[in-house]
Amino acid sequence: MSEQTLIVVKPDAFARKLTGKILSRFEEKGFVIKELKSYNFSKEKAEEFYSAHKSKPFFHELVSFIISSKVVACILEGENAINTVRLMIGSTRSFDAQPGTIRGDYGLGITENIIHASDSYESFIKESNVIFDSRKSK
Ligand code: 3AN
Repeated sequence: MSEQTLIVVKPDAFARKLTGKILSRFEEKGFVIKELKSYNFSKEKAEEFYSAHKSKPFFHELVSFIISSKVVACILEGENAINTVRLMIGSTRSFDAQPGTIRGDYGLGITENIIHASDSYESFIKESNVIFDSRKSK
């Protein structure tokens, strides 16, 4: 079933100029870029984006990191997008992520782990509304 998902190229990957390579991997796989924007999270938007992790000990670190610089956010569309994109990004702990995944190939960190991708349809709706809010009102 064709569906959409959201990815965010995080500040570490953006600073390392990996955005093009990362987006290419999704295009090469067959996904279509439906929306793309560079974006600066405010603290409020970052807290909303990561609200599922509010009670976690790393919440403050996570918010500080995602607001530390520009990110690139993208809505991808294609078959089974949510699960397939999650498979492509690899495990949260980049040093444990399988080679061949994006985190496995490009990173070693946990908070600084290259890329975010929605983990469910509900997360996709919520997260894409945080970043692409103007999309809904057009
Ligand atoms: P994923 O991004 O793989 O879905 P989640 O949803 O468990 O991982 O966590 C969201 C984000 O929180 C991760 N991308 C990572 O940046 C950060 N994070 C997760 N676990 C930890 C941890 N133990 N210590 C620091 N940061 C973490």
